[in-house]
Amino acid sequence: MKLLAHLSFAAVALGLFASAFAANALRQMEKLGRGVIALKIDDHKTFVSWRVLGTDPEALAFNLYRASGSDAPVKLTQRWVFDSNNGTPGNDKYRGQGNHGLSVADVDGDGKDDIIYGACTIGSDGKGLYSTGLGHGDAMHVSVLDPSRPGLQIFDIHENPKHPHGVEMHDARTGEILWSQPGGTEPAPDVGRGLAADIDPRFPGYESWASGRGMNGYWNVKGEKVSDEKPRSCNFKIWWDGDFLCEILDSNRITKWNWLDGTETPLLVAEGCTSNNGTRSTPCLLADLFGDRREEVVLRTTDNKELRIFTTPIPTEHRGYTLMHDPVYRLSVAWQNSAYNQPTHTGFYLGAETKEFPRPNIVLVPSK
Ligand SMILES: [Ca+2]
Ligand SMILES: [Ca+2]
Ligand SMILES: [Ca+2]
Ligand SMILES: [Ca+2]
Repeated sequence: MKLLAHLSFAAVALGLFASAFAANALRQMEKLGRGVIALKIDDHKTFVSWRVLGTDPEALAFNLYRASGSDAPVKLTQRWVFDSNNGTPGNDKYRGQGNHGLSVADVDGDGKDDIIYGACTIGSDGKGLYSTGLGHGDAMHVSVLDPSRPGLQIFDIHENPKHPHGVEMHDARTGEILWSQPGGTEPAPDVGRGLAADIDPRFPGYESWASGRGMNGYWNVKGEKVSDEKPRSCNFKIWWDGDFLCEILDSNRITKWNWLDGTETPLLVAEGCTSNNGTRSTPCLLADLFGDRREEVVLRTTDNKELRIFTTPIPTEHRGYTLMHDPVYRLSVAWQNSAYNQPTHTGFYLGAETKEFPRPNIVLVPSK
């Protein structure tokens, strides 16, 4: 668990205590780093989840307490638990659909946040909104990927797909598949990584690409192959330079994609710093920490003695509200370090065609 996961717990002052249980027979094992844990969803509510581990007993339950100062912990009331395996009619469609990670956004426009958990989405009332049925994957990206469509879209990838949708984009509200492409070639059609970001201004909306055997190039937001080349990494994006396009962040390097000749120009190599999570090469944190609209990256030094924050030195002609004022972005900073780290996204379209940022719906507290 990384920095923000700790902050998330601290912000809501939750104590999490497992009920007493005895060791149980081994089931299918899962890594602790794949558990998705706690997210504040508005001023009064927190979404808390837990992934049962292979050595946990079948009847494991948790009690949640709020701890404040020296006061005795107060037991909290459970709001809802979504269980794909408890016999609730229709819930079986959600079995095996979750990712190693989640996103949070109001996908149906009712003013309440919903939980996007890979190929399925759970509504704010704890009931399933839809399942695409396309199964588990290791990465997804939720934002306004296609500004010509209403609402949010989801770019999702699928692990060892048994269907022709190795990568696909679907409507975040309904689950309707907007387009798809098959996975990598046999004998390993697995799609291990995927990224959606606006890197090419010749095509409206976000481009997307993925890693898998024989998967080259990238697609535009309508699913059309528009390049036979693609960035070397399929990891994080970052808003770093002056324009509204995304740059590419991988380990301690930031590069700019050159769409005309399919190459990358280094913008930053953070000497003495490195990334986390082995080959996943993820930063400690990607977030607009300092109040402009560009993102900072937090990296550890190779000797593990320092955390260093890198901010862009590149001027921009494009003003915008700080990204942390966008609730979808702010939540993406919170869930970024949950399970398989994924980069931040906004709840509005932020790409080459962006003319104006939406005004944040916030109230400034007058200074005293
Ligand atoms: Ca909603
Ligand atoms: Ca584009
Ligand atoms: Ca940029
Ligand atoms: Ca910034």
